[in-house]
Amino acid sequence: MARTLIVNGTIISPTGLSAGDVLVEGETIAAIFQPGQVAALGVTADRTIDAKGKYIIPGGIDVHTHMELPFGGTEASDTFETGSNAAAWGGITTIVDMALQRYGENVQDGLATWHRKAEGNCSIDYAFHQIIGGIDEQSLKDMTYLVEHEGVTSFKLFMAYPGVFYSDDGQILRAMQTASENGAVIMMHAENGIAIDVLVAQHLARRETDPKYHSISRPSLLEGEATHRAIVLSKVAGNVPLYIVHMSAAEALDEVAQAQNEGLNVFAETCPQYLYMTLEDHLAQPGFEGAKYVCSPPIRSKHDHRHHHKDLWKGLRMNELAIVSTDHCPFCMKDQKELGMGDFSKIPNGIAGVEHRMELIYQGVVLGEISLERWVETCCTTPARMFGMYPKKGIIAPGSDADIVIWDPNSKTKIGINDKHHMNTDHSAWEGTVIDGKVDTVMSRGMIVMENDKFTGRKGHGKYVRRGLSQYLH
Ligand code: DUC
Ligand code: ZN
Ligand code: ZN
Repeated sequence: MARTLIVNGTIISPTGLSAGDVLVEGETIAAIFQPGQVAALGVTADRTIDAKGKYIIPGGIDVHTHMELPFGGTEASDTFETGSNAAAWGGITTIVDMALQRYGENVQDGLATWHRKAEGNCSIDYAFHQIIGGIDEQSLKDMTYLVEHEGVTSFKLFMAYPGVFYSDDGQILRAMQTASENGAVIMMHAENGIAIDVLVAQHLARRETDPKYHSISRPSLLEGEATHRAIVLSKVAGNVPLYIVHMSAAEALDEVAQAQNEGLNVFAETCPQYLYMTLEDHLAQPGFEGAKYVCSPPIRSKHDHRHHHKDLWKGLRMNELAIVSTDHCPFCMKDQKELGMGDFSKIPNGIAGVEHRMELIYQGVVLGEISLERWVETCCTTPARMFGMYPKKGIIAPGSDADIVIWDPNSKTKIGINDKHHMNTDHSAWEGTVIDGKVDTVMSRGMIVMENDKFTGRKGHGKYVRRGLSQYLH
């Protein structure tokens, strides 16, 4: 079995920083040695990597991606191959992608389709949540089947997108009741889609068709309202674990914080775009440029009555937001975003980001918003615990998978289509952003998949991860 030693680095865990040398044997972390022990014990390896001056962190886990998702009249432009490779470039060693079931479709068929798309194509490990877009007797039964037999223990429902993925309150309640029996987590896209559709139609009737109206027609109050409603429904269903996805609004954060104060099992994630981008600087760019930043929930205004960025960073510090994911949902401008020229409601919703999550949230450390420990906790460890993959994933510890990132805090990363960009899109939503740090080396189950600015991974190395129930509460 190949042995690799990573020496002289600083290991970061959610509870602190420590000097230590990491021994990898095959696909697993075999041991962690105190400084000096490797020499004293005569430990040898086939390869030794010097991580002096660098951080050793668990591989990142992005629990919200959409590879090859059919959506908005087109399909997300990253395949599992291109998307997993880009993830590896960004220090991500596990993705949890959203398998799809739509109204009238069979849940198990939807999951099988996702396995077919991913199997043999990924360079890093992958797992699935299941989108339930059509809640009926059969899909409720299938939810329990997936939990018990398929390693899929979380389900995404939508309060937005009427006629596409939308579930009404009664359907949501029934899915939550089912989850309270089988132990699953309900993930919620919390925006009031019925009210949003009225506002969208009114803007279009006034010929307000530019990309910025995507945000104006989806006010943060309607994210707060839907979040509140989802929390009440989860309480009625017996305090079922509820995880609000891609939170963008201070009002929604208030609802989650209040629910947590009440002792409810309510959790939430945000995404980098909601921590950095604004309607004015991004969505309202001249011409059709703003289409690059159309995603839902939308990028918020910096002149809103609430300061969303500031509150979301606070939420990350306070653990009101447990995780940062990306909602990676890539579309090119050409032939894809362009579908919405002259009608913002037809712009495919989504931003490509899986490659840049570790970088963008590390910049939050540099800016003093969160600690190094919290960076690792929100991007690596809690994702594993929340979604039943711990301690196989999410921690540098003996016995865990050797998913390891060496991070160089003394280098910089320039993001951009001609700089660092490996996702399958013809533009970068993060063009020109400079990060004060850099992904140096990435190891996926013992295999180096990126080093010296070269991709060294292999298509098909990535394996399906069967997940258990959430370990966050138990
Ligand atoms: N939001 C997006 O922006 N894209 C994919 C689906 C979603 O909910
Ligand atoms: Zn969503
Ligand atoms: Zn999503």
